[in-house]
Amino acid sequence: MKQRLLFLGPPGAGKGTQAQQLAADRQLLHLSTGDLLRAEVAAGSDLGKEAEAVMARGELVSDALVLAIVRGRLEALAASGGGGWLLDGFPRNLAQAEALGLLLDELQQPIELVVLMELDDAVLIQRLLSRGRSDDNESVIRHRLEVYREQTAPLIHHYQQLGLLQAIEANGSVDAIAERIAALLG
Ligand code: B4P
Repeated sequence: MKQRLLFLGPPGAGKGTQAQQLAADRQLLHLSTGDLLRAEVAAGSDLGKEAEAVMARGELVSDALVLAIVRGRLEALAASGGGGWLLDGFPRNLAQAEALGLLLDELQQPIELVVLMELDDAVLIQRLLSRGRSDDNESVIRHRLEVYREQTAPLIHHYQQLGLLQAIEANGSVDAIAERIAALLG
């Protein structure tokens, strides 16, 4: 089974929902940069203070901050004997993808599969509005979608060229989507 995975897709596509379940079922380290940043905000750390306003505007937190978080977690996992991992919401732009590539080369842990979760804007917006997190109001959601198109969507081509990308339709029940993902894992 493939066990070094990356979930890609627009905000609200269900990356977090699917990643949490899959990581628990298959004992993978679930690394959600969104969750890790929200934990820093809740703890009131310096990093959290820097991230809070950026996240509230729906923009991307600086690459250096996010990379430091991911590097620390992946290095700790490798040092403790390794294991599979699932990156959710990271990388979010080409600079992050390139830095991740270098880190994984260093750790000798190449990505095995990138799952692209595709969903129409109208459904995304509805899902996020009903979730109602502090960054889930309509104007911020629209801005997050623009940021996704401009900065994150180029990763589709990047991972396609590396032969790692598989797309799934992310509309349907949580269980139906989990089955679509499971079918890709081998
Ligand atoms: P994230 O935390 O990554 O959140 P997201 O993209 O909005 O949500 P996701 O796709 O995980 O959807 P979810 O499963 O929750 O990012 C938040 C912010 O953090 C970013 O805007 C940015 O500022 C910052 N950030 C994070 N990573 C960064 C990085 N690498 N670099 C820089 N900044 C970064 O699902 C959404 C809703 O839909 C939920 O309510 C869920 O219950 C519902 N849902 C899920 N599946 C469903 C289904 N099948 N049917 C119906 N509803 C469903």
